[in-house]
Amino acid sequence: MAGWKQKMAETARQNRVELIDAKLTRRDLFKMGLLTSSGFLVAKMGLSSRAAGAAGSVVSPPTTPWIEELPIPQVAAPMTCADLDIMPTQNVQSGLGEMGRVSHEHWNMVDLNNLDCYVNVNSAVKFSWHRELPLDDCWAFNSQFPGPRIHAKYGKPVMIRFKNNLPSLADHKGYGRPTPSTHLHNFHTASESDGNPLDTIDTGTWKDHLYLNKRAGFMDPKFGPEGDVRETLTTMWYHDHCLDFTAQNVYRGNMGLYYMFNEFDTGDENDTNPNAWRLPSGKFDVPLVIHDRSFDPQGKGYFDLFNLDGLIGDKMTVNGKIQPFMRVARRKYRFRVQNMGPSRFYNLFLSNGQTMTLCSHDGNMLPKPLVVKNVRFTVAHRSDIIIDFSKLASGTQLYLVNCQEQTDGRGPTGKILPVALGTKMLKFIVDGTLDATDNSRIPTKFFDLPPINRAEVVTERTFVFDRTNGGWSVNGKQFDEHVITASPRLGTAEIWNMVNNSGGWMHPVHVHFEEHQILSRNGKTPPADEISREDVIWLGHGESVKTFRRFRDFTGRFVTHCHNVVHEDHAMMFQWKIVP
Ligand SMILES: [Cu+2]
Repeated sequence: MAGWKQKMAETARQNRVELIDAKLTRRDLFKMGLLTSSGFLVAKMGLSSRAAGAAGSVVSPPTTPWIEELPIPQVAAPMTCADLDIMPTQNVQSGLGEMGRVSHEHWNMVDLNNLDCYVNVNSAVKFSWHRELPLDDCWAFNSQFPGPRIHAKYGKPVMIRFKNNLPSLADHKGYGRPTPSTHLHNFHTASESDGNPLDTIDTGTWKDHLYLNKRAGFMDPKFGPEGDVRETLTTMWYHDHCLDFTAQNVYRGNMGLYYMFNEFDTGDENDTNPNAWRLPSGKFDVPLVIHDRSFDPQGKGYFDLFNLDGLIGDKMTVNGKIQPFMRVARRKYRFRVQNMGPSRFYNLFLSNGQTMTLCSHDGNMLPKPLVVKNVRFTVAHRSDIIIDFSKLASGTQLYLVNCQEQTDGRGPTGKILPVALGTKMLKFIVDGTLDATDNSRIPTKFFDLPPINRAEVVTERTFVFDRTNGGWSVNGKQFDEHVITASPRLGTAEIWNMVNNSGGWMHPVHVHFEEHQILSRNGKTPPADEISREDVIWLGHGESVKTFRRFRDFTGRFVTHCHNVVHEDHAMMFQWKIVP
């Protein structure tokens, strides 16, 4: 692999051909003879996101840390249907420019007078990752990165109208492909609104995604119309999922935040309802979107199309800023930390050795909060953590530090660095002048786990994540849009064994649709932070993870893929379908 990469980089250097553009799909590349059947780019010409940047890895220009304040994405205000130019309907409105879906499932459950609507316009934007770098050519929803932060609540459906105002394919330059499909990771969503990689929309078109905001089990009379409370979801994000181009398009900035609230997690630390958990709320409930990135010598975002291992950047960004600082009051904060990738894993510590309270694993509250020294993240993983600054003197400075050693896109080395040698991501400055009123609490428990009933299991399947002829594969096959690999029946449960047989690579495996529970990891009980529901499986070297999952409420096609999005785009994905 290393020799091949070197050869590709050398060829690119020699040819210096202006882009033949990342807008070509894998199929286009096959047709042009630029991609072998095993997934390798053929060394024919300089294929690059930026012609000048095809020489392999780059070292980003220096930037001064801790001189820019952490941006806090503000909560987006919902609209009503009446505010929209076109009323949402069950069937696709092709004549009015909508594309990319079949009819909304369970449309009869929607009351158009009780629907929060958002319009997310995907467009090109000049973005500043750091004031010492030139503006970068990014794509973002409503010109924001992270994109609009949506606060939704169980019992009130949401409709997001995704509009594509990106440059057309003909006008597009550089990496990425301006035909997005947006996945709300990992909501309990109908197939037509899931952001399937095949449901892309062209420039100038739009698509309505309907999120019923009901918990899994809502079609089962024993749980009632809002579903099983133990299936409550919490911290989600949406991101591009365009076939073959997810990594590039998310790297361009196509992502946003979707947080669910409920009758316990009400989003109000002053809530007088005795059931309310009263977690830190409002300005003390803070998204932290982590993204590592590289910049070319001119300071522009650099995406290496030749690296099929995975990309790790040498600049750490949080909420779109390289190594920012945040002033914090002497009180508790809820941080919703998420790793948007593309390929790096993290293990986060506080530089002063202080503990944190781990509340969630992916979009799911743990059965009870855990007091921890560190929190680990595979790609796409989210964890809500509570940090208490109340015992620190005003003026104290401390850092969020990544101690997970990782030297290439294959995955972490397994070594946890001493905090002093880790990479500082974010600086906290304790500021005694800030409002420190703190009525928040940390409850002793959250939701019980839904029971695992083996009697529901009708099928056991095994999926081996591997390399086949040098390309990424699942069960020896690369993604084929015409193939449905599994067809679970609606209302049943299955055991899915996820196996990593790829040698030196790790795979964060994401299964769309319902959250799963790990039955065993390498035949043993999983560690405490995995005694939860989850949607991304950390599949380490040679590991085998047995999961239990249900298929309820919706029918249709979904995907499973590696969320090292470079692996995903190079075909480590398969499609499956829930059938009646
Ligand atoms: Cu992978």
